[in-house]
Amino acid sequence: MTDTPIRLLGQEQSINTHKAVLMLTMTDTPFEFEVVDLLSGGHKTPEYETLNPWGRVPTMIDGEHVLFQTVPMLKYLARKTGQFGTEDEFEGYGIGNWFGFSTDYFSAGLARLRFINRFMGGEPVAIKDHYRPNMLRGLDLLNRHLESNDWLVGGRPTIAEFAVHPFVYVWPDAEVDIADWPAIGPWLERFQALPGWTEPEALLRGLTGNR
Ligand SMILES: N[C@@H](CCC(=O)N[C@@H](CS)C(=O)NCC(=O)O)C(=O)O
Repeated sequence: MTDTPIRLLGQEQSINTHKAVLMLTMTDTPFEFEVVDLLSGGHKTPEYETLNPWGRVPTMIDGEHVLFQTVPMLKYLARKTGQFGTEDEFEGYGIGNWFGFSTDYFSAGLARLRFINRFMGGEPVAIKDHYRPNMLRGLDLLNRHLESNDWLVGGRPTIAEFAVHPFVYVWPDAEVDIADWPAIGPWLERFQALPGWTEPEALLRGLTGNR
C-alpha cells in the first residue's frame, strides 16, 4: 500500500476513461488525472507504452501496480475500496457476463456510431450501418434484462454498471432515442442518482482545466 494518490491516465472523451474515473469518484478514492492526447498519438509514444504496452487509454497506476484494461481496474478498485464488488463467486461470473456484453454489443456497436458521428463528421456511413444492428441488439437485450431487474447483477449497483452505463449514457451521439427502450432510461437515472455520479466528460475537463 502507498499514500501516493492513484494516477489515472486517459482522455476526456474516452468512454473507457469514463468507466475508471466514475469508479474512482463514486468510491471517493483520491486520484490524479493526466491527459493522454489521442489525437496527437500520445498513447503510442515509447514513454506511454512502457506503462501501457497495448497503447490504449486509460492506464491506472497505484504504487507499483500498473493496470491497462478497464475490467481489472474496476475489479481492483472494488477490492481496494470494498465497494461495488462481490464476494460471491457466481455473482462475480454474472458481472463477468456484463463485461463481455459491453464489449460485444457496445464497444463493437454503439461506441462506433458515436465515434463516427462525434469525431468524423458522421462518415463513413457504411461503417455505421455495419455496427448498427449489433448496437440495437445490445439495447434490446439490456432492456429485456432491465424490465425485471433494477440493476444488472445482484439487485444492487456493481462494477457491471460501471462497464455498461458509460456506453449507453452517450446514446444521443448514436442516432437512437433511448425512449424506444423504456426500461433503460430509468436505469440510467438510477445510476446517475448514486452519490458522487458526475457527468464524466465534464468531470475530466474539470480535473484538467481544459477548454
Ligand atoms: N478494452 C480496453 C479498451 C480501451 C480502448 O479501446 N480505449 C480507446 C479509447 S476509449 C483507445 O485507447 N483508443 C485508441 C487506440 O486504440 O488507438 C479497456 O477496457 O481498457
